Amino acid sequence: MQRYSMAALARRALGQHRSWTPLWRKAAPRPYYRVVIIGGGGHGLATAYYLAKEHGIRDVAVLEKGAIGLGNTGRNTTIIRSNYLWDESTRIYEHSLKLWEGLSAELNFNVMLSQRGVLNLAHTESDVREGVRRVNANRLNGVDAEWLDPAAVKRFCPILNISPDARYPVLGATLQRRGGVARHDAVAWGYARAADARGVDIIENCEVTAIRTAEGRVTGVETSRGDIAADKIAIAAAGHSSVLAAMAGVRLPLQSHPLQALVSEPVKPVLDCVVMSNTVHVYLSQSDKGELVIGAGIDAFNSYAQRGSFHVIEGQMAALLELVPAFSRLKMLRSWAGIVDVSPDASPIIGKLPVEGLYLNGGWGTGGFKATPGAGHVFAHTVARDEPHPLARPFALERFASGALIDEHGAAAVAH
Ligand code: FAD
Ligand code: PYC
Repeated sequence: MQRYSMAALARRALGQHRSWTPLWRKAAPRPYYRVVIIGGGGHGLATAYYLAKEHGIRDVAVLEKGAIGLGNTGRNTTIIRSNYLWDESTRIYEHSLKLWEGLSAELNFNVMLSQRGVLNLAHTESDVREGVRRVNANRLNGVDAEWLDPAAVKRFCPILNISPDARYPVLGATLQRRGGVARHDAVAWGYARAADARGVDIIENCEVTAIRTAEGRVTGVETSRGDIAADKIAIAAAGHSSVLAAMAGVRLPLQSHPLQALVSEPVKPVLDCVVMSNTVHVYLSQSDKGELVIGAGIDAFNSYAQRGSFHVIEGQMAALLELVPAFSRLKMLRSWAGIVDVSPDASPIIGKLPVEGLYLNGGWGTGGFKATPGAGHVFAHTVARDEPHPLARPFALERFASGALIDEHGAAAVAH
């Protein structure tokens, strides 16, 4: 075995960075694009990729005000599942889960999908009724779902406390074995590389400050890097959907809230599945590094500051310790928040907005990471063909006028 001094090792490590090929070009904005996508998170990048790959539309720019993937894509707890209640939802989330299952091969980039199973715990009689109903609804839609009694929950996830003396005892759980987690930033990087390779311009540090319209249709955007003309503008700016839509005079039924998460110090493997509890507002998994990744409920107030309040973390920790008393001496390393756009029925808005050439993929609230491939896929179709993809049709903005709501408050799994 060859031996190196510390200095030689450091030189080699740093030196090798010099010859790394960047995953995407640092594109500068051009004066015109056929399609401008606002937002360089997973959804915007996936949309660009499928526009180029499936619809032959390569004259596309993704405009990102910061660096790609550092919005909610890089801030979420990476839980992936498709066990929603209503047919419309299971169809779109299951479409997404199937795309996840082939995504590393599709992008030739390891997104580290780990289908370790997702438990949604029930702590009350009404949780049990809701859970069993959802398992039945999922099965009718061909989605894998099981109901576990407390003893089966314990067998599947031994670290959980199922004592009947707990304040919120575990009365059972739904299990989706195909659910799990993926590496969040790898998804953004993988789509960015693949979109760039097909000619898409990914333009970072480029904030959209205005959307230009004339005679009822979009003509382009004003940005911190100059004006750009475009035939079509697609908004994929989670946390700021209503800010962007308002630039074109469209008012959206969305509320923006902080959503927090935190990670612990790394520990040896203790948890090999995902555990979620809507009732006590906590959900957790263990990362490959050994950190416990732990999420909370939303902060009740509206805000665009990417931080939340301490009392939410306090409640989250109390809930965690009741579920897993063994974590009582675990140290927490860091916490953060993202901004989530929540719609009145806890379902997304995908489709055309009432300005010609303007499209929205937003309102995914606390649950859009799992939707990244599916949302990008159906949104690209909607933008390219100027008509909703069949899976996106039920999620049009018009449902808030027609009343055809898709109420997923129960399955959203994080209280809204
Ligand atoms: P983002 O990644 O936020 O991308 C939008 C981009 O738009 C941002 O990068 C932003 O900088 C950019 N942008 C905004 N305004 C402008 C502008 N004016 N000009 C240019 N660019 C702009 N979902 C799950 O499915 N599972 C989970 O476990 C989960 N956990 C979560 C935990 C937390 C703490 C949070 C905050 C969210 C969680 N979510 C989860 C939700 C999920 O993260 C989001 O729904 C999803 O990542 C949204 O993806 P996106 O690409 O639309 O958004
Ligand atoms: O939608 O599964 C989800 C989720 C988990 C944590 C936040 N959202």
